[in-house]
Amino acid sequence: MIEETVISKAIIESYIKDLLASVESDVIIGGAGPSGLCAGYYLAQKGFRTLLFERGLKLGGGLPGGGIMFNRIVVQDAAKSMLDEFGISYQEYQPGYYVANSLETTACLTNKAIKAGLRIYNLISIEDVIVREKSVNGVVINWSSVELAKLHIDPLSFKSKIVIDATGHPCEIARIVERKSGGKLLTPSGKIEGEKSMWAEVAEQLTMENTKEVFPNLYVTGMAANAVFGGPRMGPIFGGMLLSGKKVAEIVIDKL
Ligand code: 48H
Repeated sequence: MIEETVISKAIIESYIKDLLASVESDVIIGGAGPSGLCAGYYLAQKGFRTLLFERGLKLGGGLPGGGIMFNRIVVQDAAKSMLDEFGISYQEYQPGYYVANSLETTACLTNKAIKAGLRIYNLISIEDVIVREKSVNGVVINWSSVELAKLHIDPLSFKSKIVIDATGHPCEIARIVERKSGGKLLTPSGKIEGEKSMWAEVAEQLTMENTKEVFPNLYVTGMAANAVFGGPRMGPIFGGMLLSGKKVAEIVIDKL
């Protein structure tokens, strides 16, 4: 016999127990694209209480779409070892260019991150941050459906020692801080510099350099790092995203 109410109770109890344990944590990541998933994997693997809020239903951000919906991505030599580490299969297309299935890549990153202990909450949007003593102390969240329906419903707050903006091109968390904090971002102009046009080689290099703290206790990774610090875009080469996620985790681990 299968009792429907038992199914309901199992789901509600399991989710609420997990959510309650997440109200205070070490690190909160915004965005489950490749950089956010990688950051979450390395942080959780080292035992830091890490959670990730993702606006969408599915994970991976811009990764599963590959290049114009051809579900393949390219990864360069510098990040080849990460493909191996995550168990992602690939083929060498030309020396130094590896091509991988973007769906497999998304699945492998997600699987490894969750198994390492990263708590992922999908369908939730970060709509604000908590700022105390001029440093970021956590995030303010709401259901993405509330946001989409433009309903006036108050949010909930989750505290953490560090917040990582992995929201991709729109760099939403840094943008909220820029708009609301009254303080300056740690960029040359004190504001968001804005993403520049396509230049894959420079972009991949700058993604790494731009992966850093942008406001006390707020770090940027992936495409958000380039958008905040004024780096160019790079199209469907994803090594920089993977490496940036790893780098931000290493910086944060050092700080914690
Ligand atoms: C919760 C949010 C919020 C919010 C957004 O865009 P992403 O895949 O981000 P990255 O930086 O890991 O990867 C970038 C890559 O996919 C890409 O776009 C590349 C390489 N482009 C090159 C080019 O030339 O165009 O993922 C960001 C995720 C998405 O899933 C969003 O839904 C999510 O963040 N998100 N989640 N609260 N406020 N804002």
